[in-house]
Amino acid sequence: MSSHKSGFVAIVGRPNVGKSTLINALIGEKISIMSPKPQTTRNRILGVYTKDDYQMIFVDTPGMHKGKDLLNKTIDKVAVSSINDVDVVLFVVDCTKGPAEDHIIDYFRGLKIPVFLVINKIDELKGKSGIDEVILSYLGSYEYEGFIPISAKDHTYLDRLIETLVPHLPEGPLFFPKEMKSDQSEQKMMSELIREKILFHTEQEVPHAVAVVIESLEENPELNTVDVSALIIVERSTQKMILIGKNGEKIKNIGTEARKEINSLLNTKIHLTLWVKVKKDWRNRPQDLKALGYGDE
Ligand SMILES: Nc1nc2c(ncn2[C@@H]2O[C@H](COP(=O)(O)OP(=O)(O)OP(=O)(O)O)[C@@H](O)[C@H]2O)c(=O)[nH]1
Ligand SMILES: [Mg+2]
Repeated sequence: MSSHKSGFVAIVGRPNVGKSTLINALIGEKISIMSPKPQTTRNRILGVYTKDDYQMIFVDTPGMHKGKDLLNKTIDKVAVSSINDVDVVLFVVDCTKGPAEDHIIDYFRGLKIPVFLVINKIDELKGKSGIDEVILSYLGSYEYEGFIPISAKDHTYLDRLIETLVPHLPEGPLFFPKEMKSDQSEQKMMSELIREKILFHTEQEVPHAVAVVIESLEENPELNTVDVSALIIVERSTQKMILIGKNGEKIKNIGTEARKEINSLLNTKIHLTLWVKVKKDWRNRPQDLKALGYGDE
């Protein structure tokens, strides 16, 4: 009888290359928010993939980049430290962009674990020759264990990705219950879904200046709903005005979209109330960052 295997697989790369889209596609459920804006993910998020004879725990991480404020420095640390406690690294790149990741590759040097180059967004390439060119452009940068082209969006070659990873898992027990898919609490997922809708509805500095916390959750047995009150924190009153929008239209749309997705994703019928509050310079204040759940977990 073959023994059971289990291990951790970090998903790292620049912002916006499709790391969260990949973890969601692998797990088959939305556990990590996604958006066309860079710096969407701010925490380490586990996705648990369990089969009869192995358990693979994927670790979604914030995009690695050299941010100026303390929030970005803090979340970059989360990403960088994630490669130290895993069995395999998936280094995800966007094949429509040229290589510009020397600062990330430097972190791989000295690692004793395999690093695979995952070439994402191949649906955007015209033919196979395009993939060869991308591989060539990364070939000399590091001794990768292998090159895996995929489309996270279209779920292309994800089976092959899993098959490639299994031999690299060490022998080990189940780390999480079989039916568990993620370490995200429902409450955290709610605040993240609200933030995701904000990312879609705002531009420039606003999406990055926003944090969301759930203030209260109260069951309403009469209506069989949960009353959720969430606080959206911004840095300036101008950002508050932008978020609220003309006649409160924008915040209303954000709330409606978030509520609908929370209802269907978490299977909880909620009644959502959103509040916007200005907290000056929260992104540079260690205490605020900690209170908002950013940093060491
Ligand atoms: N065409 C195409 N687009 C993709 C693919 N995977 C992801 N995207 C898009 O790329 C954008 C970024 O996706 P995310 O999954 O949020 O990227 P990320 O790497 O997690 O970004 P950060 O959290 O900011 O580091 C979104 O608009 C996705 O729809 C893919 O395979 N093909
Ligand atoms: Mg992400």
